Amino acid sequence: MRFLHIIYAIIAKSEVLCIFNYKLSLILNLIYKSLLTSVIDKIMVVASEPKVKLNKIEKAKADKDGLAVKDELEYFAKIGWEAMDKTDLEMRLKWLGVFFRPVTPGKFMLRLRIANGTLNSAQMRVLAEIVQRYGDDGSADITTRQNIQLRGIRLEDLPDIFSKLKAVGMTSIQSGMDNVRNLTGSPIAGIDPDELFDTRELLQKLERVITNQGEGNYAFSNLPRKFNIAIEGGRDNSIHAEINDLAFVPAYRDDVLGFNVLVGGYLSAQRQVEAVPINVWVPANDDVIKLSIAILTVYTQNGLTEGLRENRQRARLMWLVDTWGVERFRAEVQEEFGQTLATAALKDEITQDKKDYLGVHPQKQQGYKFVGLHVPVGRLSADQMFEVARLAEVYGQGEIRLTVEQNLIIPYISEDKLEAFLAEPLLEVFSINPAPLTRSLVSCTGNNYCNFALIETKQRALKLARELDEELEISDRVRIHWTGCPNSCGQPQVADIGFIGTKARKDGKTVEAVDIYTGGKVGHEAELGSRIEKGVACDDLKPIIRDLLIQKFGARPKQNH
Ligand code: SRM
Ligand code: SF4
Repeated sequence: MRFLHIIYAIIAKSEVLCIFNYKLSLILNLIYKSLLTSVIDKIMVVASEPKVKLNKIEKAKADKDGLAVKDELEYFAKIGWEAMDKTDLEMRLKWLGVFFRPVTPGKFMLRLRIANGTLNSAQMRVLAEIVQRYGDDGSADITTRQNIQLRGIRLEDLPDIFSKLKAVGMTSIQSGMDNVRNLTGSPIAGIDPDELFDTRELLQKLERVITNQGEGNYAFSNLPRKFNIAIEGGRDNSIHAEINDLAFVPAYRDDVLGFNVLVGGYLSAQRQVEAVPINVWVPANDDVIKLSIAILTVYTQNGLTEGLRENRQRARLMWLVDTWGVERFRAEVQEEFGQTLATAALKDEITQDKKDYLGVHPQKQQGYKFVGLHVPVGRLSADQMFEVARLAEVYGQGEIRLTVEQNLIIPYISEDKLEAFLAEPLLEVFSINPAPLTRSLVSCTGNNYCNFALIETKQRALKLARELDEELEISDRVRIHWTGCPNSCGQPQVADIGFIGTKARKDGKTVEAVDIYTGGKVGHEAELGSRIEKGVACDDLKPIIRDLLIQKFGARPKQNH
């Protein structure tokens, strides 16, 4: 601009001095003005564009896509984690499912992807071998997304671990950060006698599309935030449709089975919100995949203009739905889908209370049972994993299922083998009929490994449940969920009683404490619970929960208690 002004000043002066004739000066004048106009236009355009202030993580992603570290893994393994770039180490590795744990530096967590929570004994055995070599550091957790995380992993072993996983058709790609997370589906898909739809094939297909056959997919590696997808195939809402960014729930339209579509459910420190219907029904076929891609595309492409990439606390899909309203969101998705979307079926088929699948159950297939084993707070040692693999092979058909309650199911146990199966020593630890409070216990990782955690969760959760199970007679299960911080990975808002870790002052000291939630409902009347108490010191919790169980959940003290 300054340059243009100088030129114009010279021309103007020259005009006065009559060095140039009038016409020339007029032409130059016009050129100047048009240049000036175009510059002003540009300034106006820039000014009218939303001013986007990318958050720190968005900036790091813009510098280098998270998935790019896939090609650098060998190099990282060679130089060691201490020499790695901090952003690659703490952030981008999560695109490979590799989580640096500041609590246990050098011992990484590896989060897999297990679509629909179904795996086979060969896969379980490989996972067991991976953690076995780390001795006491090595263990696995079944997660609240029907998935498995491995602990104790060393960076230098990762290239070899990834080859082993690939050899048995497993991957950990894009299982953390701003990616589509583990795809959840009915844990008894294909064996449920009441099943409406077997979710497995559709979820596997979706998994392959989203991850590019497990190799990583740049099309979905830079979402504004994490994205949770679930497909329900039964009647009991086994997948917590209400807390997924995108959920498909079975519904008939003109006697054709398909899914009503819900979007925007999520839990976080700032906001907990149930998914909302968008008045869309899709048949139970590849349209589910097409629609998922359309929604992911709309979410990703509008992330910048709609402010989702500015503030991480306002970046989940629901914020886009809030900004646009459901009608516009639906219209934009339809445009991307490229065909008129059918309106939602008048009712869905979620009609049952949520089951926990523990114990022995008849299968759809004559002569077979599936057996649900309770894995206390989802944690398994390498030996237990080998044993699970063996049991699945010897008594079943080598299949293993995981549940969002952090338990596992072994299907296809023929009736003639059932008795022997039930006598297996592992079932003394992984019981098929645990006491009512222990039975429905869910817990997030907590401060043993997670640096967000404000409290220890898993051990404390088990201790409290076991002690109260000893003291109280409770006729029905009571679902208790623990989570170590407000991020809510342990889904405390879906529980009958939920605990969120916090800190409180007691006797002049800062102590581990919890906020208490109640009223979460699951199944066909799913509803999020709400907070009833704040900052209760963990040491003071037992009598409070004992009273709550007696007053609100029909518990009665056992004799001598
Ligand atoms: Fe989670 C972050 C563990 C399910 C909401 N979650 C984390 C991190 C990765 C934080 C970190 O880097 O340390 C935790 C890793 C700890 C560790 O070492 O294990 C972590 N989340 C888990 C798991 C393992 C809990 C469990 O013990 O089962 C679950 C893994 C699921 C999986 O297999 O992919 C897990 N997290 C959830 C769920 C439940 C769900 O998906 O149904 C939620 C709430 C639902 C949701 O996302 O809407 C959840 N996790 C979060 C959040 C808050 C998200 C937000 O929008 O603010 C964070 C923090 C973040 O993303 O910034 C988080
Ligand atoms: Fe960690 Fe908090 Fe999630 Fe628990 S809820 S795993 S403490 S981030």
